Amino acid sequence: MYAYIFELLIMSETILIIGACGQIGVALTERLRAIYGNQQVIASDIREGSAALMESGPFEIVDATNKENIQEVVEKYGVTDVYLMAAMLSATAEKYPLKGWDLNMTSLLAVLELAKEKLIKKVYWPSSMAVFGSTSPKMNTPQQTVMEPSTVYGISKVAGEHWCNYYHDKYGVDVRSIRYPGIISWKTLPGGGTTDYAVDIYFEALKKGSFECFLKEDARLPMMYMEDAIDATVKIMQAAPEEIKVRTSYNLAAISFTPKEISEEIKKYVPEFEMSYAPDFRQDIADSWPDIIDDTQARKDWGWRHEYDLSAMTKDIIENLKANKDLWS
Ligand code: AKB
Repeated sequence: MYAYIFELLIMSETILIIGACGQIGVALTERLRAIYGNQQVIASDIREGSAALMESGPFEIVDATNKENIQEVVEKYGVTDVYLMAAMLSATAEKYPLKGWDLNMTSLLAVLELAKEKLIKKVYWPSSMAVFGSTSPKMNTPQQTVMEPSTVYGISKVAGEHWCNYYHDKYGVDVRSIRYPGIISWKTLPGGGTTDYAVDIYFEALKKGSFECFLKEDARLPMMYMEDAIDATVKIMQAAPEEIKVRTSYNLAAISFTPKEISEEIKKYVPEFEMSYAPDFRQDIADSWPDIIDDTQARKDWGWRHEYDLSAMTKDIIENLKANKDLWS
């Protein structure tokens, strides 16, 4: 009976995804539409997306930094939950520090204000492992530890986490957040991140049989397959409020690998694959981030678990890319 009522409550949600055309936004829109129904999930972005995204349900052009613009869409559709996926990632934000800060902070505060004004009920906002810096422990980085990020992106994520906690404590806003590691996908390419090499490598391996990596061969970083990242996002948003004990953001982990290790895995499918290394400014960013993250608290509080290791992920990506040659040939 209670399960049934809970189910009904879930199904009465109307969701707005801001930044739906980005790497995670596309996969999240697809999954949430499958769960809640196409008409219940409004995709939005500053630019138009693929026909598949725009035609499978409502789509709106929304500027994430414009509170009035977001409010119009919230009121038009009676939105209850907002997933704020628009952000400038680490490498691009190093090139445009003030723009990065503005986009990442203004959008978050706009959505938190709408929740404070009770126009929306629940907010999802992604944080990142970029909250950690070179003074944080690199191995099994704990949920709570020193956080002195060296990037603008990391600074915006630490500040954002504290804003989330503040709006929860002061105004009762139900905001939930995860510190994503590098997310690996094959349907949509990422843009402007330090972990992007681990997506590009699959495309280049199939297209050219070689890849020049902008990180060193032993630059170990925490990573996760998109399927797992979307599972975690849906799971934390469906958890009962009392299960969410951390209102800054949860550490989340799955796999951790180096450029050399992923290239060895790819060679199992593309034996002639050749990898070369030309580290650039992104190596400094990678050096400041953890090797392996401890996500015990997310596992304990709301039952997070990952499915994909490096070999299962690689098999899935190569099979999907071979079946969708138009994406890379
Ligand atoms: C980036 O590389 O900037 C992102 C991140 C780790 O948040 N993928």
